[in-house]
Amino acid sequence: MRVVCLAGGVGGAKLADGLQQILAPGELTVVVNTGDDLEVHALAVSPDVDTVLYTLAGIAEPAQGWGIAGESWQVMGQLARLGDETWFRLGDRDIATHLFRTDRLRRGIRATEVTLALARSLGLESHVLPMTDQPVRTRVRTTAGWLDFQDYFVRLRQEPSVFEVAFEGIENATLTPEVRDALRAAEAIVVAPSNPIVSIGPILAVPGLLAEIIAARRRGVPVVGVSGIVGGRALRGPADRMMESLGEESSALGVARRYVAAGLLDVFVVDRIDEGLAAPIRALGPEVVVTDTIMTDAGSRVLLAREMLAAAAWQGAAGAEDRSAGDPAAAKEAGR
Ligand code: FO1
Repeated sequence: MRVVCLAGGVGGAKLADGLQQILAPGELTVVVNTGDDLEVHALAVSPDVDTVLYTLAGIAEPAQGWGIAGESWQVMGQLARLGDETWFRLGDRDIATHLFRTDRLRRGIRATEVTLALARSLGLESHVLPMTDQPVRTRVRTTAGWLDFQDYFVRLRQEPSVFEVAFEGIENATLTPEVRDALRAAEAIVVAPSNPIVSIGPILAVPGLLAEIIAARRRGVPVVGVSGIVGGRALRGPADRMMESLGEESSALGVARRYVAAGLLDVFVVDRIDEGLAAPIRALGPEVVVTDTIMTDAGSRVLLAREMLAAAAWQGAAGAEDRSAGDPAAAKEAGR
């Protein structure tokens, strides 16, 4: 089954890892948010892309979820000694990735090609694609004014409230042929439990990308999402507080509302804790699956991935039956 997964950083990477473990080699494409990207110490850093790459390659730092396991911090130590700012910490081996990326981007190589090259070098058979080749920068209007995303996320530890979100450069971003082709070939589209506003939001804002997903849904390709907000709290990061300060409900229902409004959702997966939200979410349109969604270890990543693909297969077949009603050729194709 060819699957496209839309993902941000740590949560998205974990689900992508679960999917990679159960799909045949090469069947998974992860389309990753690049709104968190930044230039630091003259290096082009793409945190969510690298988190997905390192996780799929099995070299991610297990406790924090980003960066490389067993890192050393010699460069940061020396930079601090020189009096440079070091609040955004780059490990020594991680810096190799940024040097590799920066060098190639400066030579005019597309971010997609650079990422595919990194993935190949790390031994991946899954395809990891930045959402676009053009620079897009997420900025947030907060109690501390307008901030670059990592300024808000890392330097200010997500403490200021967020009242507005902008994806700078999004109007010049274009859909890459690689993302377009992956969406056209997909048999299922999975939306990871990433922050719906600043991780999935920028991906859906790339001009033409959502239209491809909606066209895929019309062809009967199911879109299956999962809530990263469980019991009203974000599993990681500031999604719950952001939803509230932006006037939305901080719950799986709030996330579902966002995705349904975008025209995205066939099935929504919610945690057992949120079983009571299944009925109101179903009332919005999508089918709802209630299961364990918190990925604490390798096994739980696989279980959630399996649950989501089972829902996709079931929904895909149901969709094919609906579409074949009254059409004998289509009915035959749908196996009736
Ligand atoms: N997160 C932090 O909380 N502190 C850091 O110093 C930090 C450095 C960093 C370097 C490379 C990288 O790929 C990720 C890094 N992250 C760091 C994580 C990153 O800020 C977030 O995970 C994402 O941008 C949110 O998805």
